[in-house]
This record gives sequence, C-alpha cells and structure tokens, in this order.
Amino acid sequence: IPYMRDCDEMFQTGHTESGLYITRPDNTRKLVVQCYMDGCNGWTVIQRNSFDTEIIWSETWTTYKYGFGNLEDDHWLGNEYISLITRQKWYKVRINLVDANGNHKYAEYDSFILRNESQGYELNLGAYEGNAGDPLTSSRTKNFHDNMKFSCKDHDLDRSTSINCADVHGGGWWYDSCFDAQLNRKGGIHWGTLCDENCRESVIMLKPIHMYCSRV
Ligand SMILES: [Ca+2]
Repeated sequence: IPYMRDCDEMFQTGHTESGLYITRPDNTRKLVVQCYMDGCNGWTVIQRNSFDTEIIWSETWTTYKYGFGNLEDDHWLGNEYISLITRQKWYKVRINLVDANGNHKYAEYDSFILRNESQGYELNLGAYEGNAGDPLTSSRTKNFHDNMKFSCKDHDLDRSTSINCADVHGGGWWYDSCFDAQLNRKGGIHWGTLCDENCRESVIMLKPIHMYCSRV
C-alpha cells in the first residue's frame, strides 16, 4: 500500500473526512496522525491542549521525541516525527487558540521547520499572519521562540543561564529565557498577546504551503 506522507496528501487523494489516518512520512515508519480536513486542504495536527487536560506535559526528552497523549484529544505528536514531516516539504503552521472568554483566534507562520535531534529540534518560523498576535517571533520582553532549541525537564537547551525553564515552568517548549508563549502546559496555556496562562484550548497543525482552493 502506498502510504501518504501527510494529511494533505490524504485529502488530495479523496479522504475528505477529518479523523485519524495512517501516514508514512519520509524516512520513518508508519505514523498515525489526526487530520483536520477543511474542505480544501488536509492539516496534520501536531499538538492539542486544553485548560482541563489530564496530560501532565512535564515530560522527558525521549517522551517528547516520540510523542504522548491521545491522538483524538490532547497530545503531542513527537519531535522526531514533526521534524521528519517538516523536512519533506515546505510547510506552514496554523495555531488555533480559544481565549479565556471563548473567542477563537489564530496565528499562522508561512514557514515551519523543526531541525533534527542533533540540532536540538530547533524551531524556524516564517512570517506571521493572524488575529491572535505573534509572541513567537516578535516579543515584547525579548523572549524569541523562533530559532530556539527545544528544552524539557531533563534537557536544558534554553537561553537562561540560571534555570532550566522547562523544569521551572512545566512542559517542553522552544524556551528562550523563558517564554512569551507556551502551549505545552497543564492548566496554563499561555499566548502572551491573547491570554495570560488561561487560554482554553490550543491546536497546532501543519500544511504544505500550496492552496488549491480558497477556504470557505
Ligand atoms: Ca537554562
């Protein structure tokens, strides 16, 4: 069976229902992913979190590497898989957020690359567009998440010389010293331009940059 490499390939080959699909990104084994099909494109979901999540999020490097949680609910797909996916095509990222008042907002970056493990799963983002604000590439307090390496409680690659940000603040992330946005936390989803550790929900998903039709 010729497995598709991401959710968009699933969509373009006729799988128009959102849900779980078996894919096989380049250079890895089969990978089950949550796909969000928007009627024009297939988005590969890499993260979901909610304010009342059961997930602890404060996990080790290896756990973040291979992912955790429930793919149909709160989860992290896994840095290794995210990295492999983003290195096979040019992807954009969309971050959907629900703020403390229930307003739905979004942030998109027109490029999203996660470098490989030996490069600390460094995050490289493109230009911002959206209505949630941009705390990842243009920060008020000089916490620039773009071009940061990934840190978690047992692996400190952040730019704070005094602490391990992930150990103090909980959850793996592309910390600077420490953060203006952090979506991988239990009970404290933070997006500095939208919510102060009290967002209700976050979803992060990827799509190749092509747009075969306009979203309705
Ligand atoms: Ca540190």
